[in-house]
Amino acid sequence: MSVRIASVRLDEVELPLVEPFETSFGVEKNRRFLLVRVESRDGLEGWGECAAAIDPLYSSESVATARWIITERLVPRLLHLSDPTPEAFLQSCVQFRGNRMAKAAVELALQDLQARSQGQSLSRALGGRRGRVRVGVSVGIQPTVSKLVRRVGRYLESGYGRIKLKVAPGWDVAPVGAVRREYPDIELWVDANQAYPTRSVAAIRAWAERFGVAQVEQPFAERAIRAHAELARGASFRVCLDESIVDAVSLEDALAARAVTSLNVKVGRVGGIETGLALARRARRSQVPSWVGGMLESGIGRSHNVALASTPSFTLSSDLSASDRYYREELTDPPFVLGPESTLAVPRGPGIGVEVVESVLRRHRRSSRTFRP
Ligand code: OSB
Ligand code: MG
Repeated sequence: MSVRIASVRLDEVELPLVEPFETSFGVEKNRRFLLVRVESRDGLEGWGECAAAIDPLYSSESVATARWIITERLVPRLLHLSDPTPEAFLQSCVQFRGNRMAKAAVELALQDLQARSQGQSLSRALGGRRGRVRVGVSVGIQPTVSKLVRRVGRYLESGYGRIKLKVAPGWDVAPVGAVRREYPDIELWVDANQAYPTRSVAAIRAWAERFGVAQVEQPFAERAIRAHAELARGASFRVCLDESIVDAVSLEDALAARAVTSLNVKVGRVGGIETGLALARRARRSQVPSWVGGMLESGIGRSHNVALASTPSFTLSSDLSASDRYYREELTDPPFVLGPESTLAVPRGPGIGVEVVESVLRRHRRSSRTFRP
């Protein structure tokens, strides 16, 4: 028997971050994002979080573009489906190009709803096998090198086993070198979010090898596949692609060019969990390991990410940290806490396995709209 949708709610939320998060493309102090809540006629709910930020800096989508297409195009399509599975929904919207974060937000809600209607956890529904997933922490650009070293020290003390530093031209040799000198043995990754010109291949290779960086993520522009391949050739570190990989075709091209030796899978960037799983499986067939990336999600988006990371195709540590690393007040209960050996527990309850705390949500909600068939 198929699920019947009784309503779809689109909330816009603003949640203050514990501390500002700075990348090569900008600083975020409060995260503003959309939440999709679908409710079935038998009273089950499903939640999805949209990865789009207030400004189109990480990708071309923003809260405003996602709100528009969800409201004006995606929800009407969804409300017309007789059997609203995640696949049927995505199929009904294929003619709309791009807008992957918006589509993913709806797909995530349908994945949650579908798993709940089957009485199983999302992890289980996706074929997850792990009870805990290995995680690391992504550390934003700091005002000074010494502040960065202290910040990293605090994360290590709280138990994170892998550190990813945000880098950019002018914030690389000094900060990465200082962290490496202070902590000679830690697993160190860097992520530039496309900030380097393609002529920097040799320079990046030099400092990454000198400081024992295990992985360099997206140093060049989204389309700069050749430059990433050049950097990967003979490198002692993995070259990870994030922004460059948005679908099966872009992954196929990057694999053929040998431009990717680690894959960051973000469900928003690739348009949903189904595609994310398929990309990780495809990468694995070419011996390219995958891991789940993060977009500073609240507990809602993070629980989908944790479920995805629990599946066998994900083998590297994911950018999924405990709730208190992002937000003072979490939208979901129970909060995510860091467990032994730098892991998060995979929730076992139905669907995403955490409850949305409506009182917290209402306090941080900026707008809300409900749609019915
Ligand atoms: O490139 O991985 C990225 C956050 C916002 C935008 C882009 C990125 C990130 C992160 C955060 O690195 C990782 C996390 O959510 O813990
Ligand atoms: Mg990245």
